[in-house]
Amino acid sequence: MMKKGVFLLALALALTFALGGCRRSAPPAAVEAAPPSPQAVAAAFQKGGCGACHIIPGIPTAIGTIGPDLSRMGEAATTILTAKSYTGKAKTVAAFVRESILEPDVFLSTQCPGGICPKGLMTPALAKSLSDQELNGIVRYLASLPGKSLTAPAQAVTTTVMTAPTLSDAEFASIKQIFFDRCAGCHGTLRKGATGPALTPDKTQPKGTAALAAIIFHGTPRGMPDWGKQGVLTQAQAETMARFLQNEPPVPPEMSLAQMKETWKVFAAPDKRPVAPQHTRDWEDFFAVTLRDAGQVAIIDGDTFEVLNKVDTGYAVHISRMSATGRYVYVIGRDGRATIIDLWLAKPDKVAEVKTCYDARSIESSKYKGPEGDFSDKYAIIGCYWPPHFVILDGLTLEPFKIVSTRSYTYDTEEYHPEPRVAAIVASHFKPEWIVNVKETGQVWLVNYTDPKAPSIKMLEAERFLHDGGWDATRRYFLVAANQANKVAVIDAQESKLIALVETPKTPHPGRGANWVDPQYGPVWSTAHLGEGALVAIGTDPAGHPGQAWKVVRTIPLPGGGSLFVKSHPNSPWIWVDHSLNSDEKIQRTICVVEKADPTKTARCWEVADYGRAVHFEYNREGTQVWVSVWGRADQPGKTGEIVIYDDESLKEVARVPNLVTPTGKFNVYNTVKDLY
Ligand code: DHE
Repeated sequence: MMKKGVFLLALALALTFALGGCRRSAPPAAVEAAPPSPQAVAAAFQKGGCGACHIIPGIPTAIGTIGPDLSRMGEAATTILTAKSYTGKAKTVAAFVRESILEPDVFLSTQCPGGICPKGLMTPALAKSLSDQELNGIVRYLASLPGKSLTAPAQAVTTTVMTAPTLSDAEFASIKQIFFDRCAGCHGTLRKGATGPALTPDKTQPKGTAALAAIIFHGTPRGMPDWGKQGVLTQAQAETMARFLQNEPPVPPEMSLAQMKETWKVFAAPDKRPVAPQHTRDWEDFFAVTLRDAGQVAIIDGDTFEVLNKVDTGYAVHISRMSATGRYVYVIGRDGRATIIDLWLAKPDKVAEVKTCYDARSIESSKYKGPEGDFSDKYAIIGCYWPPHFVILDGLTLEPFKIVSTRSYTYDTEEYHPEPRVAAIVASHFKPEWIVNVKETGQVWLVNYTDPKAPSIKMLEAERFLHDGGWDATRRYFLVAANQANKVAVIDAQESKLIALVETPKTPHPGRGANWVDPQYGPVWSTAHLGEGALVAIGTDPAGHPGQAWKVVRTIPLPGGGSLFVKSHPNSPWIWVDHSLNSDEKIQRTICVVEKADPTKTARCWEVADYGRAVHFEYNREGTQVWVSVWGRADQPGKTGEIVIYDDESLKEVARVPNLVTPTGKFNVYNTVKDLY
């Protein structure tokens, strides 16, 4: 049942406003007699931005879930007014609705997605745009629900405000960059939607500037970060972004091979590199650690925890992958700059770099060695978000030589998509093949690199919005999250076909997942989820456990959603899981372990630090220690971040690698070569 209060979050992100020095207070007069037209009411809702946070029947764009669903507001108000718990002053339903808009904190609704709506969730910003008449129209309509319906509201919405607000050239340039840095990953450069919803003008203009700014600033329970509350965007920047989003997205340029080659630099040619390691360290136990906001990768010795070098790389490095021998680390920046680091140098350092896209997330090496040839360290592949293509490069020098566009047709409706981005790429151990996941079209491409200038590609139909994934323990099956579809697609790399689509809880996000043997169900692969506090185990042994294969056989509850990564190791008794994107600050820095021997519950959960977010795990080569990143803020000295290292048997802290700038992903050489997770 709806209580009251923070009802019209977006609208009343509004109604405590100063007007000529006066504050409009509730309840003023009864609702005026002459009802405004349905079109005027629909336009008022739109103008107030109410739909960004609420579901309102009859308003097609009002599908927000930050605040309560208002579909039965009048009915709920009747009940609340007679309840002892009601703390407001209203005596009538209309006065109650008005009060909940103008003084939302007088009585807090219990109907926000997380339960009771927090105080201050509604702010006065939006109501400034509404006249008394518009407010009265809104009150009258909400008080009548359920029952009354607005007629032809869509026309009202579309005819009144479908014009894009303007931005100055300077505003446009700076907000375009912020969009690229913070938003394009989820919404797409052309804003056609993927992990986040589409943000094309037909979708954004009906919401309006105030409502969009509120979402950008406050986030949503469905995963949109609260950029304002995190201190990443100011209120003014959120408002500028809201205006930017109502304009057509600028189309970034393409990139030719000649342009890529202009950026290509070889710092040490292959014949000038050492023929044996120039140090006595166990380089197979080195870790490549992303220092996200520093634009660097730290090479850290897994035995001594010494930082051997901080190598300048592309901006906000996303992942590192190893060459088949493990000697080279391939690094990809969000800005599409790839770097190759030679671990045999006395001080590990970069030996080549190139930029093959403006926006990228994946890189991989050729790992096959067998009857069809030895491709160890021979080629690399980069998957780009923009331009939407992948590029094949020389594995020792990063010289790019083949570009393949991923622009094509969605797997299900066969509609052309201009921006199908390359998500995860993995290298098969048994075939000279890369498995390339094309996000927006939902296709998995099996790219054979025996003749990389003329690669053969088998296109499998899977599911839309493919994101990240990893191998099962045998490395025959590749499991990849189609995160917005709440599914995991399973590819049989030996038979080159899709064999299952497994239903999961909301928004699976495995990283590469975790392989372990369940005491009841045999070999399984695990993922956690962004949208739900749940760790699932999916059966991966069709020969030994056919009844469990490609089904969720176990769901283990976690303290909350927002999980990004899980990890395990064949020698470990645990599965580790983070909650980095949970909206609760304590849960953000809480990690949990589940015991393989008793996987019915989490065995232990604890906070890793008193600041930042705990994110991503990696084991040392032996599987005896686990590294966790504390992802701090680059602009907060002393709290920029660190790595915490735990003993995997006792779960006791072993060491900290302090003063790192925003460490995120960590990649152990041996485990990454062997795909151990
Ligand atoms: Fe990632 C993996 C995309 C946000 C850290 N991330 C991946 C992969 C993809 C991807 C496609 C798989 C690569 C592969 O295996 O080849 N990530 C995206 C996004 O599009 C998204 C949602 C938004 C964005 O704008 O980038 C996103 N990712 C993040 C983050 O915010 C993280 C935590 C920090 C950051 O870099 O900004 C982050 N992603 C990582 C890490 C991996 C990763 C550490 C590798 C996990 C592994 O163990 O292999």
